[in-house]
Amino acid sequence: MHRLFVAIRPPEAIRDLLVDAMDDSPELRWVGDEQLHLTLRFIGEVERPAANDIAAALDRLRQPAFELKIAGAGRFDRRNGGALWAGVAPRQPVAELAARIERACVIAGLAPERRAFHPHITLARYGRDRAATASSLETRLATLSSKPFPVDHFTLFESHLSRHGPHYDEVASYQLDR
Ligand code: 3AM
Repeated sequence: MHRLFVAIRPPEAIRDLLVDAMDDSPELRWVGDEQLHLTLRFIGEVERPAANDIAAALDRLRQPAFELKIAGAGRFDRRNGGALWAGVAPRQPVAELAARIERACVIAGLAPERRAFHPHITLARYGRDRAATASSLETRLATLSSKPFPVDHFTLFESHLSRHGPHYDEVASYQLDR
């Protein structure tokens, strides 16, 4: 089985900006530079033939390249922990790309994604009682912003989970139209 997801990998200058925004709050588990990504579609565990069908459907997808910038931060709360994330703007082109990827995944045989798409780049994960820390950080990160960066491709990743956290391998990369 292969645990897959589709994401935008921000360029190095943007990853540097995000890493620089991370502080030494010990309660938060910051993600490493190599893990920074904007998830477009979580696919989950699939067998090799299904993975090949998904890859082929993604290859047929057409969308013009676009620009994004980092814009602020926020957090997801979950009962057993949450995530602190950087936001992006504008949302429309990235939502269009996610919708096309969703259609490609359904054509390839996956069940439709029922959850709404909230484009974000996870910066850290926190545990159940970390709301206070996360909220002071959020105040600081509210002004996080970058220059626009080009999004001219997206990537299919395989996620390998381990005790030391996830490790992501690039399976395939797909160019957007220029
Ligand atoms: O991009 P982020 O960090 O928000 O949390 C996982 C990560 O999201 C998410 O997929 C991204 C790459 O692993 N993820 C993991 N398991 C998931 C699941 N069962 C999931 N998203 C939805 N459902």
